[in-house]
Amino acid sequence: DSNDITEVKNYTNSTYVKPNEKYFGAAKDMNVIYISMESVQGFLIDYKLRGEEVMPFLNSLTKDSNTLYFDNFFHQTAQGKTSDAEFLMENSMYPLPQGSVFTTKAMNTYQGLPSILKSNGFNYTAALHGNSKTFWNREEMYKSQGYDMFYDSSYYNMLSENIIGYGLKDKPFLKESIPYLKEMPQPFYTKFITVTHHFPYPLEEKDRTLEPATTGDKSVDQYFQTARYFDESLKQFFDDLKSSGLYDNTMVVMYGDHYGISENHKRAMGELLGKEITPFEQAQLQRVPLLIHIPGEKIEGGVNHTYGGQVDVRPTILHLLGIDTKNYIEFGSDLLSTEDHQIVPFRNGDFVTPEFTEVSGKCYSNETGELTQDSKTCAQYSEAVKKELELSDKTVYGDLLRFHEVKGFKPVKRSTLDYSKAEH
Ligand code: GP9
Ligand code: MN
Repeated sequence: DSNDITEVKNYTNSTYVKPNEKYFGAAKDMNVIYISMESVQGFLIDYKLRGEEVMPFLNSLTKDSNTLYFDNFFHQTAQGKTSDAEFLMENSMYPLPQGSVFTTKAMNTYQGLPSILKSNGFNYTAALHGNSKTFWNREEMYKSQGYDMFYDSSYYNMLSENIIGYGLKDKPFLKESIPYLKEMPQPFYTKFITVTHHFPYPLEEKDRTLEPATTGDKSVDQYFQTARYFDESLKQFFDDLKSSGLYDNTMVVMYGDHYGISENHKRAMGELLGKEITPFEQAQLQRVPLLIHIPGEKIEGGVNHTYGGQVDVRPTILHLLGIDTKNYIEFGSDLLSTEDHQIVPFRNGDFVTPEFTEVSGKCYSNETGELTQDSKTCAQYSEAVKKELELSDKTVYGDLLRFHEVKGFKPVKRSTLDYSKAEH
């Protein structure tokens, strides 16, 4: 009830950190494109296989003066996989400990990123994905998030030769999306869900431009080939943004959605990384890249070592757009803020901070990778993480945003939204 939302609001008020003047509004009035980079883990950045870069284009972006690249950024997903990442990124709340929030809580009231942007001068919001709108119950959830439009597989040329694994291959998917982008009223917010770099990483011979790794663990070995394919798709997309005239006025946010190589592949990973994959190292491997590309020398780009997770992206992006988040319920905090906020909860209650990593109740020093003596500090962090996850769950299970009004926010009207092709 309203007491519960007050408790949640008091909590998120207490963890709110102020935007950084230097970045606030840096991307004001720009279009925004999110790219969910399927299974792209942080270790791929600058990784070389037999001396050759696996993702040369993404690597070049991490060194681009118009890009903020976060190298201590972690996914926080659970069973809802890609959809959990979407939920974190657009709601600054945690997905559920079991099952998928997209599947079970799509009819809740949300104040999701698309609806916030629509309330703040954006003229169009759309999600694009080369698979069915029913996957992860996206059609229903996207309505609740306030998306004007969802271009699912029915809007694409689903030739069998262009499909592998989880849907339309990334190159034709992104290519065919450009005309849709060009038609959108600006400023727009769009989200692209890529899929080709998905376990177990199958790829046709003609699409391979890298030899596989040679650990003998097949999915791990192929992982690098589909990562390369995705990298080429991303480069193609940036080129197309340039030739379509959208590039200069568009902020592109790229994030790895979750791990691609699970802990069942420790041996192969150990071989590739040249170290034993201990529980401590396994937690470090949950890093995924986050890149924010803002053209036009509006920011001082570079590598940012702030510790954060997917829950922190929404306030970061809203502040870059010049929209303050104080009045919204957000469990994350602006990664660019100079105030302290660097605890990264994992969905299971484990966590990482700049100093410590806790896994299954054991707390390690990041410096040594060994168990720490400072169990008192870890216990305090652990309590804080538990409380944060509990309050987020309470908000989702109790559908508490029903009771939360924000001045200037226009609530989503689901019944006015229709993504079926006949309507467009
Ligand atoms: C397909 C894609 C699948 O719609 O989201 O990815 P997953 O959630 O399995 O990573
Ligand atoms: Mn995924």
